[in-house]
Order: sequence, then structure tokens, then C-alpha cells
Amino acid sequence: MKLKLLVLTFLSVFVLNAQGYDVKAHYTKKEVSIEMRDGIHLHTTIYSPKDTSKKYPIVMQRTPYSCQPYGPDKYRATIGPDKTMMEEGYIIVYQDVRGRWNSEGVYDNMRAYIPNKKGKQVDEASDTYDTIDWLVKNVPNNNGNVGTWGISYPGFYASYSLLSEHPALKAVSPQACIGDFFFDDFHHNGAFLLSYWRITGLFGYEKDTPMTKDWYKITDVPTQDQYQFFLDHMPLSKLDTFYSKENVFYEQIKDHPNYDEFWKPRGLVQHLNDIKKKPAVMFVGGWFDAEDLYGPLNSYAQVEENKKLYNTIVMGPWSHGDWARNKERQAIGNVYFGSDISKFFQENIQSKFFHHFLKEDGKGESGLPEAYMYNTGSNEWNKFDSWPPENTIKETYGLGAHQALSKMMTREFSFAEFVSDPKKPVPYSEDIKFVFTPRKYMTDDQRFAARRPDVLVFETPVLEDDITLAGDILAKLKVSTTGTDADWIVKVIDVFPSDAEDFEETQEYLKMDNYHMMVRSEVMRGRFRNSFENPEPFVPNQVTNVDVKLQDVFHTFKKGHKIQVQIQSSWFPLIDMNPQTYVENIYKAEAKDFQKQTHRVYNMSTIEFTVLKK
Ligand code: PG9
Repeated sequence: MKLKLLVLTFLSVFVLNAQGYDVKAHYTKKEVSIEMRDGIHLHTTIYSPKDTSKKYPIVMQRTPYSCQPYGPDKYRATIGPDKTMMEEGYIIVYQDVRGRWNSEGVYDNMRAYIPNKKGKQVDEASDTYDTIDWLVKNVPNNNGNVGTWGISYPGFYASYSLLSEHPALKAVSPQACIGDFFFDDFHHNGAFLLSYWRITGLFGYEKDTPMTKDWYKITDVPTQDQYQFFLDHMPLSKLDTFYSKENVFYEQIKDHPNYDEFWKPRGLVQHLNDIKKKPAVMFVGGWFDAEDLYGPLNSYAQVEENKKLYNTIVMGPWSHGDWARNKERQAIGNVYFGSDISKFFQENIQSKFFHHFLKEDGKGESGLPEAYMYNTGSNEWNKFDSWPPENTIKETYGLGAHQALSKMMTREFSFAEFVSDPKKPVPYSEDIKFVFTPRKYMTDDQRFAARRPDVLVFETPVLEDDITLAGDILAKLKVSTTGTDADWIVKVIDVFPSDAEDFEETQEYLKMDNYHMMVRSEVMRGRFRNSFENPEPFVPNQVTNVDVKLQDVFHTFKKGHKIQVQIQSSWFPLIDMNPQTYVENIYKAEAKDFQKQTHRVYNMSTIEFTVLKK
């Protein structure tokens, strides 16, 4: 039961985004069932301003998390993207997606998009089209313009609405949107996010009946030390006793370890350059979003291919969905980024976007930039005409001998090696709790890892000038292993000077002097180094290329700081432990497959940064 409370607390954060606004005093609420083209009815809640003297645009969120009331009087405690918009007046609509809660039909995770639907063929684009069509024809006082928005899974449905092709859809804001479950949320580059294992049940579903109650199939698990719990339950098959077979989604995850015909059609990013109408788009993401960082960045880039669209992006110093919370001080873990950042976003960016395109028909300039990006090192907003910025260059650093990180490429043939022991995997944080999803770790101090023999550390000298990274990072590793499989984790770290100031958030035991702030991290499951669809074993002791692409950053490493790169082969239990013996399906690996192996990183390995020119 604890988990259910936790889950609802987690989900409610996406609706408590405008505390202190009395919805019931200003809005009436109506619940309708809207019929889709295949006869299925979707439960839809409509909040309309009581002031009927003018017409309002519709802003809709389609969600798997229920449009049920959270607050008193069956009203949501707050509704809509933010308080400014609530006060300004919009018709706010929520809809249970197909097969969830009070909607009919059968749920399907990340339902595959069907580009040329025939007859009664449906997907989330056709459900969005049919819903918008009904709303503009039946909701009183609407001005004929519709926007969609959503954070996380609702963000996925907002992205999907871009493919609905309804002419009334004029503004779309996918936020922390899932792009592809093989790279967002449950997997990173094919490695399973073990720490999310508990919530696969949120998205489990019975085959033939809609998920209307008890919508997750998780039998509660002990909330003991998460590191030890998962260590005690390796191989992964030991976890199966905690789940019912009804948790179809977890069964699907186990049955599809590669990027195959189950996962590929469900990826949405691939379709986002196929948008036939021209709604305005604003992607929003958090630089420290542990769940959906791939989604907003890669979806924006894909839509950007269509130069006819107004397509923009906002990235702030946020974790997952932070901008919808009203934290005065924006801090993640021990690192403070500034105050009233979410308030600034809501009042000066989000409400401005919807107002311009839904109330002013997009006439004239929106007053918003192509890319509104927060520098997480200098703690300031920057506006760019493109993302990545045009005035950037690629700078390559060698992961050199003596573990130096330097632009001077070493010539000597050498390597650094470490023993990777599945019984003592590298923790992903010093602070591992059974939480709904791990979020704080993205800025955690990495000194604990730097001091382990199975973590390689490469570091620049103290910087004599600021360096700003603005774009993606690509580690091109040359490695070998005594085994036949291995994971490669790359972390980029901002090493603070010994006289760094403490932030208010700094925990007593941890001072900011010499703080090793994680800025970006990523795993590449080595078997997928050449293809996510066709994995390959390593040949023992053979030098092998493994490229690890780390998602974009926008971070100034200040003068007096150092840039540090850490490389390791486990990240536990954020991701599952690689047996380091190649097996067809790691979810079915046996205890005997988990072997201690010796890994090497050769000094011809490099890391390429996208550097902002001064
Ligand atoms: N995308 C988020 C999520 C999905 C699945 C598992 C964990 C997180 C979200 O919808 O909140």
C-alpha cells in the first residue's frame, strides 16, 4: 500500500503545479465519454471558465495516469500548465488514454504510430484527432484553437499529437517527453534501469480488459537497502517472484532484450519529421532529468528537420518535471542553481507560448527564442538562435596515460585496467534508497567512485579559463575485456576548487570544497556497440571500439575548476549488472554467468566535447 501512496504522490506533482489557485471558484467541471472512430469511448474531463463573456482556447493533456480528481469536491487541486494560464482563462481538458482508468479499449505502452491508417485503424494520433474534433464542435465558448501539453508519459502523448493532423491543433508542448523506451526511462542504450524495476507494474496491463482499477500489478517489495536487495536478487530471474504474470509489460521487457520489432515501432522520435500540419512546438526538459532526457532533446532535433515548423526548446536546471513544482530555491541534491526558476519559466516562457499561438493566432513575433537554455555552471538563462548553438566547435581530449585528460594526444601505447566484480558493483550513488525513481543522483558528488580501484579517473589540470560545453559529448573508447560482454559507463564531472562556497542545501557532512559534481553520465551496454538490434559478444583481450554518446549539456566549467572523466563497468543498481559473459538474454542469465573480469581502457581513447566559442 505504501507504494500506491508513493505512486499517487509522484503523479500528483504533475497536477499540483499552481497551488493557491481556487479552481472550483473559477471553473465548472464536466465529464464526458468521447467516441473514437472504432467505437471505443474515452473518458474526458473538461474544466471551463465560469466567465462565459468570452471565448477560450482548449489546452488538453492525454494521460495514462488518470484524469480523476485529486483534490476535494472531485476537482483537481489545480489544473492546466500553470497558474498564469489558469488566471488568464483556458478550457482545460484531461483524457484517460485508451485502455486506462475510465476509458474503454486495451492499453498498449507507447502504442506504435501507424502512418497511413486505413478505415477504423487507430493509434494515439487518431484518438487525438477524434478527440480534438469532438471538443471544438461540442465544448461551449471555445475559440477553435487547441493546444496539447504534458510532462513525462503525458509528454509522450503531447508529442504524438503532432501526428494527429487536426487543423485546430495550434500549439504543442511535449515536456520531459518519452521518446523511446529503449533509451528513456526503462533502458539507457539497452541497459535495463533496474532501479525502475518496481514501477514496470505501473504500465503492466491485462490483455483484453481496460485497466480501470488497481492499475498496477506490483506486489510490494521490501524497502530495505536497495543496493543489497538487488545484489541478493541477482540474477534477475530471482526478482520474478515479486511480480504476477499479469504484469505484461515486465514480461515484454524480459522477452525483448534487443531493439527488435517490439520496441522499434513504439519509438516515437523516428516519426516526428512526418508532421503534415504546422502547429507551433515547444519542447521542455531538465538537464538533470534521470528519466526522460533522451526524449525532449532527440524529439526536438527530429522535428527541427522540418524547417517549416515553429519548433523551440527550453532546458532548465531541473530534474524530472521540476518546472511544474513551485520550489522557490531550485536545487538538486547538494547543488543550488538559483531561485524562482520554475516561476520564471511558467510566467515568462510557458504561458507566453500558449497565449501567443492560441489567443493571438501566432500573429507577429512570439518573443521567445529558438532555444532558451539554462547554463548549469554559471547559473543563468541564455537565448540561442539554434541548438546546439552555431558558434560551437568540437574539441577532442585524450584519455591519456597516467589518467590525464588532455588535448595533447599521447602517443605511447598504454592502457589503464581494472577488475570488474559482479559481486561488488560500483554504486550509482552514496545515497541509494528505494525511491519511486532515482533522481538526485544526476548531480551527486562522485568522489566516492573516484576512490574505487574499479573506476578509472581522467582529469584536466586546474582550468586557467572558463570552458563552456554546449551540446552533446561523444566518448570513443578503445577497450578490451577478459570476458565476452561488458558495460561501459562514462561520467563527466565538474571538480570544484578547494575554496568553493557551500550552498544552503549542502548537507552537513558534505562540503562543496573539492565537490565532484556529476554533469552528465551515460552507459553503453557493450553488446550493442555496433547495433541495438543485433548484439555481439566481445572477443576476449581484443582491442575493441565502443562509442558512448552522452546527451547534451550546457555547463560552464569555471576557471579554477577541473574537468574530470570517470569510466567504470557497473552502475548498480541504477542499471542491472552485466554478467560479463555473453548470453543471448541477460534477463535469463544464470548465476554461473556472472564472472569477475579484467577490463582495459587504452590510451588512444578520446572524448569529444561540443565547446562554445568565446
Ligand atoms: N516517463 C516517466 C516514467 C515512465 C515510466 C517509468 C518511470 C518514469 C513518467 O511518465 O513519469
